[in-house]
Amino acid sequence: MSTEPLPAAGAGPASAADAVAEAERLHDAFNAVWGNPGGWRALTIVNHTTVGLRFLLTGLGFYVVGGILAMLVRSQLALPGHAFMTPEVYAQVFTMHGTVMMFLFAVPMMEGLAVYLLPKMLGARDLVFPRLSALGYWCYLFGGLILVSSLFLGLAPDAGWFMYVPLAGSTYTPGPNSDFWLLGITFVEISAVSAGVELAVSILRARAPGMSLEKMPLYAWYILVMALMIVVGFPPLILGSILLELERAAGMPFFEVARGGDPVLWQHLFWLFGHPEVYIIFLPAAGIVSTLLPVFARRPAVGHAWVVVAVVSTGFISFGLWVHHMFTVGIPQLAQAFFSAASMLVAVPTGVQVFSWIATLWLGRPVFHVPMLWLTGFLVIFVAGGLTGVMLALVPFDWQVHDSQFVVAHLHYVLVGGMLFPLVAGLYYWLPHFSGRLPSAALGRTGFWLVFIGFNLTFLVMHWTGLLGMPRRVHTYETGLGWDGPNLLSSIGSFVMAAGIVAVLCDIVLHFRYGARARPNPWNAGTLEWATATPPSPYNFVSLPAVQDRHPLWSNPSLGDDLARGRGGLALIDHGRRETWGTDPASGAVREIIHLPGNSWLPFAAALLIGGVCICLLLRAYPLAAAFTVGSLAVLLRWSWENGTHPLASPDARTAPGDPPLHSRTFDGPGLWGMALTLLANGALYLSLLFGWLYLWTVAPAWQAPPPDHGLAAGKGAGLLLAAALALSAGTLVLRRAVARLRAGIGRGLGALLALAALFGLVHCGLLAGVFSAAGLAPTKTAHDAVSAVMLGYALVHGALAALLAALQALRVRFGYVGIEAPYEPLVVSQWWHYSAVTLWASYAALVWFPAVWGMGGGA
Ligand code: HEM
Ligand SMILES: [Cu+2]
Repeated sequence: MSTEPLPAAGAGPASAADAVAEAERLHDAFNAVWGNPGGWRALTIVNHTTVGLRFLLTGLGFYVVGGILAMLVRSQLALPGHAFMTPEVYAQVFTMHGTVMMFLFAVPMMEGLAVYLLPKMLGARDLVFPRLSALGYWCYLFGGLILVSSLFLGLAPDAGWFMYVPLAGSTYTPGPNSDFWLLGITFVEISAVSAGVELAVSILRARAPGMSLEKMPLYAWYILVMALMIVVGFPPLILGSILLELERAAGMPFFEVARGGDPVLWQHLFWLFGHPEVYIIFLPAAGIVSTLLPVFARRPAVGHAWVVVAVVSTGFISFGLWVHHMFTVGIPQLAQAFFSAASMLVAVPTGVQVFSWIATLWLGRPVFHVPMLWLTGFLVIFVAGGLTGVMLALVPFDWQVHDSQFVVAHLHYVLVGGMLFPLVAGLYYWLPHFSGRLPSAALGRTGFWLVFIGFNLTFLVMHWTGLLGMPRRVHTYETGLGWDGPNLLSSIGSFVMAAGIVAVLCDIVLHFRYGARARPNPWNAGTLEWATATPPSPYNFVSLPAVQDRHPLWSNPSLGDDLARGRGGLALIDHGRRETWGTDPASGAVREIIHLPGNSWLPFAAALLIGGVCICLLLRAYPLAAAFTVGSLAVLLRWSWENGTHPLASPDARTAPGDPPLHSRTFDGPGLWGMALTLLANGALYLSLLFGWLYLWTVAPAWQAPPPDHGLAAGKGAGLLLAAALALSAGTLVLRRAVARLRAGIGRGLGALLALAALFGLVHCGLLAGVFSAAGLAPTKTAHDAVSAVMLGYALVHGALAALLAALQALRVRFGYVGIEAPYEPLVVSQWWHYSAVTLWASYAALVWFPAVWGMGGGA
């Protein structure tokens, strides 16, 4: 019924007063289900508007921290021979500046904005996994606080934001400094990956009816690509961090040459993440530009389809590029040529976008509001940064300026120009949405000009300082090298810029109280987020829109009013359930009703306990860390128990006549997609591990291949591993059978099959434990045994979880939460089993077959 276009005028209430009364009645009814509690219970809120705002505010807070650190750096460098900071403190300050800006500011800000905006732009009521967003937020906050606290303890990381080993290893950094980085950042990355999964699935599965891929707003395309890049790009760093932490805390050698490791492996793992990271930051910023420019140019974006192609191809190309950060570590010539050319190639899709922006402005009738100022600043600075980037992609030039201030200048042209400027433009643009009020134009313009002038003074001059030969990451320099003047200029510039940032922040804070009221849709935008109330209610829309074109608000300016009066889809709330449309990923046709979980303490509790794990690991209190791990696992399982058809998750299975079924009553729901993307991230982590194994085996200078009678290759260890893989595969087949029967409508024996699978999982765990004891690994002696132990541990964790999940499913069958009426969860669990079995076979091949083929004990 409700997927149809809105009913014709006349179907609604008779008079305007009646209409207002009706809208208020609906609001109250929806608020009863969706509303935000106050007081302590505000910690339980999960809706994306609040979580998104929390991300943004926290990100701004960390930006201030990073900014203060930048000011400290520039104060130290202002004068030659300045003794304001010791070299040790200086190393902590610049490392933390880079780390905070990249991990605690840039990515979370962009994710936070997307979390806030996307469902509104797509015409949905929330993201598909609201509790996951809440968990992500808390992990981000706690991880960030742990990391920043190291500054106050004087124990901050000091090996550069990329933590190169051996500098970051236990020999040169024996204290906990590096551990703060490794543990804190991994904690924050959990948040980034979970937001990535959630954003991608929501974009694919929860759009307004009629919003085919072709009609999807450009911003959603950018965020989709960013989210997928996060899902694939962050796991290599997570793996690297885990390995380095194992090396530091447990003495397992992965990066240490003497015992068969290789420090260059860290560089590969880091830049496998680090290069895409630059695009992960840049793409959402470009998405902001592509959203704002058409609005201010008052015409649709020129070359919409070309921009989409460009964005998607940027995502692909950027993964081939990490090696260009390593031209100076001694990479073979041909590889250098390849990566140098690929680095140039990425200029093509960027160029397409720049042309689209310029053409849109050219053909439109632009109006110059404050956000447009920031966009213009972005265009100027970013193009300049791109040009110096092309210079750096030339291998001989890179050798020349490597690790000089020139690189620092280039990096800030790209990062500040390419990320901060569009971000501020976006904040100014959406401020009326957050608050319903307008910022001050005078303060906004002052802020812009101070930042623009200050920025160029700081960093344009730094190119020059770099060409004069001043290296980066030196805490001071001697007078008489010609560096005094430019450094002083840079430092003055940075304080001008800081003053501008303060003006912008004041404007943002003050406007919440003193800003003039904004009318609805103040910029005459065409996208759906402006069809909500401003500030928005926790449910976004009383009734959900259907769309016919890319600019629903341009074709129907009164859409917002119509929706508020209940003339769209899913306007019933008497079942007490939070819900939104589940649509086909390509066509946008309605397929099911997604029901969403409500407020809960579980995400907060889980993040708190994981934070406990993190702190215990820092303190090297391992038994306590284990206790916290068990605690967080318990909370997470409790959380999963309340899902699906559990009465707390979907109080009432009825849907209105003509409406599609609830997702938990179908074979295809967002959880399936969420699990698939989680496994994609997990697979990226596993492949990085496999890559590390092959890399060390073939490249590490002092790799010690195991003797032919090594316990894993010969006899018992290998046999037990084979048996474990067979047991896990048998369990997977049992689950397949259970799913096939469900699909055929047979519910009988479901519980027994699930229990049988769990049993196989348990047997697998027992056999793997046997491998550990039979193989006699010495993980602290050789890199070979260290990597083997990690691979086996990986398999053990996955198999144990597989068994646990299957057992829980068997239990849920008995409770009636799973069955032919609700056949959905065993599918999700079966995905996990398939994944675990495939990776276990891959590990078997890597640990047992590969050495046999490559030659045991030979001089590899
Ligand atoms: C607010 C204005 C900023 C100023 C004045 C500033 C200043 C600096 C300076 C002087 C350095 C070099 C430190 C050294 O080599 O000793 C540096 C490094 C760095 N900055 Fe910034 N920065 C600013 C904003 C940002 C932003 C917004 C980002 C990222 C989004 C960023 C990311 C980095 C990174 C990654 C490094 C390298 C750190 C390292 O070598 O470990 N900066 N910054
Ligand atoms: Cu790069």
